[in-house]
Amino acid sequence: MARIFSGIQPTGIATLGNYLGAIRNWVALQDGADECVFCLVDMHAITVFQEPAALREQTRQMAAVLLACGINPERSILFHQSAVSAHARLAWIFNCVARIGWLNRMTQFKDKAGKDREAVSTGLYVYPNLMAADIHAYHATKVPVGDDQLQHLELANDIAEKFNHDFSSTFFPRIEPLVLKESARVMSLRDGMKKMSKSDPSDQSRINLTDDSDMIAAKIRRAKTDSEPLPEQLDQLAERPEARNLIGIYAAILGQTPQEILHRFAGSGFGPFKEQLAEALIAHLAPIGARTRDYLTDPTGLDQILQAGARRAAAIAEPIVTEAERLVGFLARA
Ligand code: AQP
Repeated sequence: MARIFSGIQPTGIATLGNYLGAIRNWVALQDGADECVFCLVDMHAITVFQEPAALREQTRQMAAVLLACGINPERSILFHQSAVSAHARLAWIFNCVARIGWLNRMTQFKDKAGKDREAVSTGLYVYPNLMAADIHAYHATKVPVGDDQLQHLELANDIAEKFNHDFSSTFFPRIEPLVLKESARVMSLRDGMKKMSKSDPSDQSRINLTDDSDMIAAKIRRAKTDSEPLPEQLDQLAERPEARNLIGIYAAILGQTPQEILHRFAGSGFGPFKEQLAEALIAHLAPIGARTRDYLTDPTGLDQILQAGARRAAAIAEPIVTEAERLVGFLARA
């Protein structure tokens, strides 16, 4: 049995992008032979300022969404990162193992920091070291990620290799990325070149998993498209990112290929296509939204689920990180 680790930031309400790109795969993975550890990475979330009351609310909301999507807290370990101190302790060791040159090459930092590099938090800069600690604290060897995260996983392997070398050990295993299918990447409804994001300032850019049927229908109706009819072949959408995105979403929801969807709608305008897309999304997402709202009526119950998950997580991570601390030369903890 291997151990799978994955995380999601409680930086807003989970989107259709998070669902198709991550959460849906997590639910499928928990039915396999491997042990699954799913983490609400609130420590990653605060690398960009979060209003404290909102962070608490968003963490519960994310837990509710994951449960509503089918994460089973008996089968998988579901918890919030800050509740298990092993993450922070190992991240500090990794801050001292990773080289500045390695972090300088991280393209996600460059994208997120933009032109204002000097003004972002140091947490955002060392974010990949914390991510490496999240995974290695569990000796997890399989990590489901989007292709935008591959560079961070390579860094996590580099860190483990240097740690093992510096401390003459074979303590940290190699991580193998479980890369998600290309079709799972969902783009903004307003700009087909930008990924759908829960923290995008425009709510119209995304479908939130808690949107009701009317909101989903309205967002799809208003989604940016163009005036051309839908073509016969997928490669004819290469220069039409918004249309390509909507076709991809419909395909992912129905479990078909984008080409199969195009065969059905070739020659038609976006009106009838959008209507059917909205219908399929509502049928798929409305039950998730309803279950999420149900879980949210009991915040204490949600906290208890996360705390029970944190105890199980700590039981795995504590001895691993204690051994890493011993290898580094720290005296035993009291
Ligand atoms: N648009 C997307 N399409 C496919 N997969 C996506 N993921 C995120 N957006 C899309 C996947 O969701 C998982 C959790 O992501 P995260 O919360 O850790 O951070 P993120 O990738 O930065 O997601 P967001 O929604 O864009 O968050 P914010 O707005 O806070 O930055 C990951 O597996 C990710 O690949």
